[in-house]
Amino acid sequence: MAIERTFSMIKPDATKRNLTGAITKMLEDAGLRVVASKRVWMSRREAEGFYAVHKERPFFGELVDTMTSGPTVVQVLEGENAIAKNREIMGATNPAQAAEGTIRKTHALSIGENSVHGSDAPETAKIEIAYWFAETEIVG
Ligand code: YYY
Ligand code: MG
Repeated sequence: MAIERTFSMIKPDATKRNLTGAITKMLEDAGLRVVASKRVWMSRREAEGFYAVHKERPFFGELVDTMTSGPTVVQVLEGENAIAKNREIMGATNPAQAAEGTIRKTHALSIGENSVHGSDAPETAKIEIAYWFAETEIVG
């Protein structure tokens, strides 16, 4: 498996509880490298664009409210099998179903306030990285 990049976001519920370092450490301990990182308080327009794939879902309004309720930390992670590895460390979308030791099991509050986002496939990783970062901001 080649080295790949994925997009990760530490969501407002986590930044508000000062968990940026704790969550980043879990990613680093799993062998992922942070090759880009910045703190962003996204606008509604940015949140709607980022989550456009979910715009017909019943939870969309609440999702945009949650994502704009405080700062996020957007990151690019690099490593062996980074996309799948990050999804594994994150845990299931609903923290009640997340495995022991995952970020969501350890830190998430609910399905809506589930502390982290991570790309789910190579195509989405590419799109999501480009949504938040210029190529010059990524330093491998
Ligand atoms: O990729 P992941 O974040 O694990 O889940 P998605 O199915 O892509 O949903 C994105 C986001 O939407 C989820 O992290 C929380 C929110 N959400 C929700 O509030 N209620 C649901 N029933 C499903 C998802
Ligand atoms: Mg998703």
